[in-house]
Amino acid sequence: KSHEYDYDLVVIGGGSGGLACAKEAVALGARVACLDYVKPSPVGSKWGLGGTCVNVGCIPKKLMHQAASLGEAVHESVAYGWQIPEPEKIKPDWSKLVQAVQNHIKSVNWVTRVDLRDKKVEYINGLGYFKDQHTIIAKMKNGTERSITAQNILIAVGGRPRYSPIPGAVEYGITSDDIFSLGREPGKTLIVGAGYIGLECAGFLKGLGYDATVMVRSVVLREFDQQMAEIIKDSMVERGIKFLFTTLPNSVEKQSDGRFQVKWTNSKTGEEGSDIFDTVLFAIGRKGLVDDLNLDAAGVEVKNDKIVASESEQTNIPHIYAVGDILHGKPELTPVAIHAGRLLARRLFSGSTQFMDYTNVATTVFTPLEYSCVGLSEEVALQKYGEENIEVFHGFYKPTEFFIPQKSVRYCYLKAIAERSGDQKVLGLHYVGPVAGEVMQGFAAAVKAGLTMKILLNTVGIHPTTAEEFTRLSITKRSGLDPTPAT
Ligand code: FAD
Ligand code: NA7
Repeated sequence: KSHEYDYDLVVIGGGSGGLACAKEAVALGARVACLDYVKPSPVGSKWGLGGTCVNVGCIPKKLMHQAASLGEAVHESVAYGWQIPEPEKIKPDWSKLVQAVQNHIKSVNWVTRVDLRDKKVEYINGLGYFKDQHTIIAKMKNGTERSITAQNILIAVGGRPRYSPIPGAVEYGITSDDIFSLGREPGKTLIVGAGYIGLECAGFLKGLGYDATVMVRSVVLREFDQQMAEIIKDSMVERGIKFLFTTLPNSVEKQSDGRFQVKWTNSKTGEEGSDIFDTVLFAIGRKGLVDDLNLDAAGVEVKNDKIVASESEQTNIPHIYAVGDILHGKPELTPVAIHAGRLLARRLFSGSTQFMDYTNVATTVFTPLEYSCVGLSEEVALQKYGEENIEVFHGFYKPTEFFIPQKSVRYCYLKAIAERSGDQKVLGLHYVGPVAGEVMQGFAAAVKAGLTMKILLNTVGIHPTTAEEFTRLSITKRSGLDPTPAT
């Protein structure tokens, strides 16, 4: 440790990755400052310490998904004998929901701040930028600037949503940065973008009773297994969510009644269309926040708004590191940012040599019928190993909890992708159905430990659960047998 600098480590960005690294570094005896600053969204949404996940990401998203699921459960409960007077009149109060979600977020902001104080991480509520390779300037809300020097610097600034480059998008549109604190009911909503954020927003909005349309540029969930993506899409269509395929928006115009007219073109047929919406939400991906960092002053390499780093999260400048969403070519997920941040602190301050393993990271898409996966998609497995060397086990199943309310089991499906020879090492697991994330987490540990089909099929199930379906996967795609269960 050197006292030539004010700090051993300065972290720019107090989100999932930055905070995890800062806290671990302090625990290992380092002197650490962490800068966090949130620029308001174009419509003025702003939030506190903790980054995307806590304020405008995973947490509010899961809360709204839960709110939507509870509404569904209330209706289902009638079939189980619950006496609900006039169930058709049940509807959520948007402003109460937003209030409850925001109260939770504010409590997390507060706890995070107290935690940093207790752990002796110096928190600076300023926008950080590089003056030179070891000096960071923190620009405070009141315009004053504070200069601090550090031996090591971590860039963990994350990203913000993009808007379509069309007239009216920024002026009249909103993004995931605004939806969880929206001061009015969303009403009839157009969601532009069919990545997982777009689909999740469409899902909870429809579940809360709002008309939802998803505008898809190419295919839904392009980065995921495409058979599973189709199933998710079909299950959303079944619930009344509308899709506009191969379509791009041209403009958003505000009408005299305050609603928005969106005009679009189908890029395949050339057909033009338009409709009126109360809300237009852009979920077309996120831009890394490199622009404010003045990276030229430090000479850090940037590619497509992201930072290029080695397997040790080191940039081209040896003492400058990056973790989380700002990393080029890595998954944009909270636990990934946290784990990478922690491991980096251990390598910097306790001589650890462990690198972050970015493979076999499980993830869940919280659509009304949830989708979770770990490992390879079927197309990537086939491409990597060849059709002859891959076995795909699959099956539809009927969750017990779906029977009495007679919920559609049409899209409850799972598959395991494995090597064809030997004990059949599992390369990927995919599941659509209830509580997908809870089902997949333990299997992800098994995959990490080298799970084979032999072990999986010798695992005794927990009955009656949906997770046990993984232990009963007996039909291969190659066999051509019907994967639909008899009962
Ligand atoms: P962030 O958490 O974004 O933190 C970066 C912080 O740095 C921000 O507070 C930012 O304001 C601040 N900052 C930026 N520039 C500067 C600067 N120059 N100076 C000072 N501060 C700066 N992940 C999951 O794992 N599960 C999910 O279910 C999930 N759902 C999501 C849902 C939505 C709607 C969104 C948007 C994201 C979701 N994610 C989810 C992704 C997850 O939120 C991110 O992967 C995670 O927050 C990334 O952490 P980070 O530390 O890289 O950046
Ligand atoms: P993603 O997953 O990058 O998805 C973006 C979606 O938006 C995807 O369907 C894209 O279609 C579509 N897209 C991208 N650009 C445009 C334009 N210009 N116009 C219309 N549609 C467009 O982003 P998300 O926001 O869902 O999530 C971002 C990350 O946060 C994600 O990786 C998560 O891990 C967390 P495409 O398939 O490219 O044709």
